[in-house]
Amino acid sequence: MSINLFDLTGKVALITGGTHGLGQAMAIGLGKAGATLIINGASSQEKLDNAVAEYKSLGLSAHGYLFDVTDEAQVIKNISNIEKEVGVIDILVNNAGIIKRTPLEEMEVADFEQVLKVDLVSPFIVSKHVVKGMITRKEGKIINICSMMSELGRNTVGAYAAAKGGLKMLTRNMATEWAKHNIQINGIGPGYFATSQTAPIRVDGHPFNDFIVGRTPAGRWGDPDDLQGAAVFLSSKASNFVNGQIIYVDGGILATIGKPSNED
Ligand code: GCO
Repeated sequence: MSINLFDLTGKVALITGGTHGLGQAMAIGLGKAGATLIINGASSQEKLDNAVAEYKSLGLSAHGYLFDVTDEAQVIKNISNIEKEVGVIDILVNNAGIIKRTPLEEMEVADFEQVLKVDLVSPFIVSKHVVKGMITRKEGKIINICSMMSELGRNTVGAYAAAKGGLKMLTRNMATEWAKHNIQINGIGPGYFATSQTAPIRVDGHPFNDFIVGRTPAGRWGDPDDLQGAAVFLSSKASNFVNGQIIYVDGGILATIGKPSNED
């Protein structure tokens, strides 16, 4: 009799910012492992409905909830509706995020604050309200989507780096406070992935594009599906004693100082 440590059958997973990109790829992975998907979007009902239809076309069980993850009242109302209408939330993936690429000395305070609000404060707000049920049930999984910028700086993305660096430490402190309730809180740190968010810097001939391909030992941009394994692992029994860790899925970027262009 084989036990599948990665089976998510019967589990309900909430993915914030799950209508596209990395959020969508990770959600598909969780859905294929058996989870019922709660897809959060914030931009439009139409975009959310189209995304949910796409999940269903893949044979996955998916429900869409349109709410702003930075608005605590909306978060409280929607979590209560989700748990009444679909079921208790067993897995939370805090994926919703924005980036603004502006040199720090030129960045407006409002823009800096907006990046922190979405990328750092919203994972706190959503987790604070989802974890209450997990504490009562004495089980749960929370995954915070970090970044290379949780470890490294880069020109023009200072606010994003501050938020993602903070999210790494928020992940560790959530583990410190909630692991005793048999809740596992970990992070995934994507490297450079082919998404709409990186499209402006991933143009053929764009110096950053060549730089990243050379800087990444795997020699390529990540494919969003490359995140599915880590997402399923951190959502499943297989990670029941893994806590406060950040799994960097980056093709080796953080493992190396890089190499000059004349070296293979
Ligand atoms: C950038 C990129 C990064 C990546 C990712 C790297 O401008 O440097 O958009 O932020 O998206 O976060 O881990």
